[in-house]
Amino acid sequence: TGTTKQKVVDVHTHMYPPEYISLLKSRSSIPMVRTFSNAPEPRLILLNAEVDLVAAMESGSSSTLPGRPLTSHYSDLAQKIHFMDTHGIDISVISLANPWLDFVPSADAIPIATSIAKEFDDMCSSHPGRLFFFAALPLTAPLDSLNAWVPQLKKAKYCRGVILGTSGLGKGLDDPELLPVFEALETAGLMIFLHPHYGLPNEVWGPRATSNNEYGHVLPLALGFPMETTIAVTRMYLAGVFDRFKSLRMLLAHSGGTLPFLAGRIESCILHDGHLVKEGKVGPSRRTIWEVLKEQIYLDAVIYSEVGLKTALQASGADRLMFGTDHPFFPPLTSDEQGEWESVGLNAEAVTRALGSGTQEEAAVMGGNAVVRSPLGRS
Ligand code: 5CU
Repeated sequence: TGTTKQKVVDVHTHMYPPEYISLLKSRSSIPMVRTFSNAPEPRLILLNAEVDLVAAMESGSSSTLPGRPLTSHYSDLAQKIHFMDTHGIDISVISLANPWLDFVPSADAIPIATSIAKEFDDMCSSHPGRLFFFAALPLTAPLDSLNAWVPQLKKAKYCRGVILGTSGLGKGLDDPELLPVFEALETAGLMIFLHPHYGLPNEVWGPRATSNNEYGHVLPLALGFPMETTIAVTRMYLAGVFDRFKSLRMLLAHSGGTLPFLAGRIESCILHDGHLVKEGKVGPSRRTIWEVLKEQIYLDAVIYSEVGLKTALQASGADRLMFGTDHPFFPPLTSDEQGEWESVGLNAEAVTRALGSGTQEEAAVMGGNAVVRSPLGRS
């Protein structure tokens, strides 16, 4: 009676629109789409850790298919809406999936980024109120054109921010050359959704993982991705990017990687670093990583367990955590893909367990924070 149900918002949900899929089909190195005679569907091959398997397939030494099947979930809008309806998701903030436009030749970057942003805006406008998007930046474009491109995003009705990988212009996100980009994003009020792709070098995983494929994708996805995010944000923090752009807002994928768990150790390492102390970088005016987490950072709730989620909650607060699914990744392998996905259930269940069923905090994380408290909710 009179109470309106809080909307459920998915802030971490990807698509590769048809134009991008065509681009991947035209390529012969990662990221690419390849067909294999022993597979019914084309394969989407994205990660460096998958390259050895492609070579093994080509030489005939393995029959294990590399990558993942390119199903309609990756590029079909009707499928995205079906997925949302199946899981009770009212609104999705869709984003291009990794590796975005990182590999695009410089001369093509602006036209492709513009056309992909338009494709996303059009998709959103075909379902008004249900879809918004994070745009992908033309990072390989000449710097001047990139800086001039960012403010144009304000004209895209459904754009709420940008999705950004960790490589920046090739030197990471603490690169001084990126400062104008951060400035433009701050001025435009566009949130950055920081997402990993490159993981850690293959050598870290060892030959049993890379040559023998004994562990599938577990190591790069479960550990490489979160460490990559953690390292990227810590570098930005150490470089003073958050102090320079105090109105910049960042949403970190996978509950911040391991940042909430490691923030105390990062702080202690700073406090005990003779070099930083000598350089006067550890004075009383220094904003701690804890402060940045509570003031400028939002975390998604894509961590699949109450334990990780509680750490994220303690680090950033229940008002800065936002539900996500990572669709179309992690589909069910033994049940119908058109039905409910276990991966989504794990994340929703973690929110309920961490915050309590039917609580205001649960509703906030499931959608209220995105609609009301974060820059995503601007109309
Ligand atoms: O399964 C995967 O490889 C991925 C990926 O590439 N990107 C992502 O967001 N999640 C999972």
